[in-house]
Order: sequence, then structure tokens, then C-alpha cells
Amino acid sequence: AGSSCLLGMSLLFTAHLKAQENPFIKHMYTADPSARVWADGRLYVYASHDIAPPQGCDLMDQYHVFSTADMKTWTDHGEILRASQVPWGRKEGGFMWAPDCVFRNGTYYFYFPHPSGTEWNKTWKIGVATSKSPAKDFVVQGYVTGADALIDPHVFIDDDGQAYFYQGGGGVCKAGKLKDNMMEVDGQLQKMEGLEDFHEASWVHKYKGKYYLSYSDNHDDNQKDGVKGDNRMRYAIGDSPLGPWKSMGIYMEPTNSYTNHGSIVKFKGKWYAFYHNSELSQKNGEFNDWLRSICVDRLEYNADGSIKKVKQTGL
Ligand code: FUB
Repeated sequence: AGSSCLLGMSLLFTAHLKAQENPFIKHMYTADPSARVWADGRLYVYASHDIAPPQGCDLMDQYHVFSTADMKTWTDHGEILRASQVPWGRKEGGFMWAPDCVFRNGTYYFYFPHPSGTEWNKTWKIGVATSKSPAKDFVVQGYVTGADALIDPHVFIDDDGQAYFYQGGGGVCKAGKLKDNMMEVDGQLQKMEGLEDFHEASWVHKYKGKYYLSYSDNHDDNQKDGVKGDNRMRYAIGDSPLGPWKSMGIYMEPTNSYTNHGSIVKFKGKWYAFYHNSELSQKNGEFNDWLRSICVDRLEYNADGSIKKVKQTGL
């Protein structure tokens, strides 16, 4: 069941699920969930938006934000940013890929990868939009200076307040400190060492004093089972936010989509792994790697701090 009302420019849509079920957003295609818990006690998911009919990831043009207080009732706060609102963006639009959002000194900083030129794959920048609200009124301020032309931005703020910037794709993960303005790399980015088979989608969380860098790998099953399910989620552990990293293996097997992109977050005392699959497009009879849907399942640790393999529900 769902209800909707017009709120300013955006459409507020609330879906009431009977329980935590996957995919948890069913009224549109979504991908690349970046989950954050803010001071209002809600969990927010910043996601990219796959567009039907499927024509590939070049059409991804806008971001939505979803939130919940109980992991059952999800509110779609509507669109928060689209390519045409990026002053330095490529004139052809599209390519609004995996984003992230952090809160710092009263401001929400939304980071998004977007090309600045027609040669999209060589001109990536990491855009920064800010707002005083978690799910509306974002305005593009510019882009992160000192970043590489790489996708998938992520920002981790350590307990001492220092912010770290991560990005990566095509096999390389880079990271470094961010200045207090949250838009400039402090010094130079360095390559993250020790990550086995890194592909993209870096995400850092802290558990019992250790740093965990999770990411998707390059696994390709060559469609052996007739379903193209490929990238797995891996993680590595370090004693500092910049590593060096000790690879710990796979925490999630492939979904039924070619890509995967995850975030790991604690909410109301429980840990969760967010990710995406193509199950909704399968059920809708238009199965496609680029018609993905965001999902969430419980994440648990072993006593030694290693992560138990996440059981994907809903497939
Ligand atoms: O959604 C577009 C791209 O696919 C993301 O940036 C990657 O992480 C992969 O999910």
C-alpha cells in the first residue's frame, strides 16, 4: 500500500511494507544505496535512479532520498538533484552515478560523480551539493578539488572529526584527508593498498576500533547460470582510515545484477548491509542489469571481528 502528496516540487511517497522486505523500494528503480543515520532518529538512503525502458547507465539522471524509522515504512522524499542542475556538468546530461552524503557543522554535504565533458569516461568530477535539510533544497556548490577523474565518492568522518574522502573505479581505490570545507582534498590522494580484486563502490565504517573498507570486486561468472550475476562484495580491515588494508574476503555473493554497490551502517543497535539487485525488473518482466533496486539485509560479525556472509533475502 502507498500514499502520496505533493510537497513543494517533490513527490512524497510512503510505502508501508509488512516487514523488512526486498527490494524495499518498489515504485521506481533505484541503485547504489548510501545509508546514513541522522540525528532525527531516521535512517536515510541516498540512491541513484535507473530509468526504464533500460538503455544503460548513461541515462541515470537524478537522485532520490528515502527514509525510515523502523525499516518497514519507507518514505520517498522525492528527487533531490538532477544533471541539468550541475553548472559544470556535461551538456548531454545523464551519468549521475553512485552518491554519498555526510553531515558536518549543521550542513548536509551530498557528493555525486558526474562527467564534466562529452568524453564522459575521462572527465569525471565529484560534485558537491549542500543543504540544511537531509532530503531537500540541495544546491550544487562545485566539485571536490584534488580528486581524480574516478567515480563512486565516499566520505568517512572519524571519531576525532577528521573527514576522509574515498573514490574509485576501474580497479583503483584512492583516498585522502578532506579539508574542513569538505570540498578540497588536503594534500594528495593515495592509492589504498592491500585490497584484493578491487572494482568500485568503496565504503568505510568503524567497528570495535577497527576500520572496515568494503567494495565490489571484478567477479564475472560469464553468465554460466543464464543469469548475469557478477560482482561480489568484499571487505578489508585496517588500523587507520587510510590503511594499509588486510583483505578479509567476500561478505556478499553476487546478486542477479552485474554490479553491486553497498553501504554498511548501524541503526537502532543492529548492523545492516545495503546493496542492490535486479529482482524488481525480473518480476516486472523486463530483467536488466541497469534496472536495479535497493535492498537491505542484516549484517553480523563473528567474535573475531570478521563479517558473516550476508544472506540475501527476496531473491
Ligand atoms: O550506478 C552506476 C554505477 O554502477 C555505480 O557508480 C557503480 O558503483 C555501479 O553500481
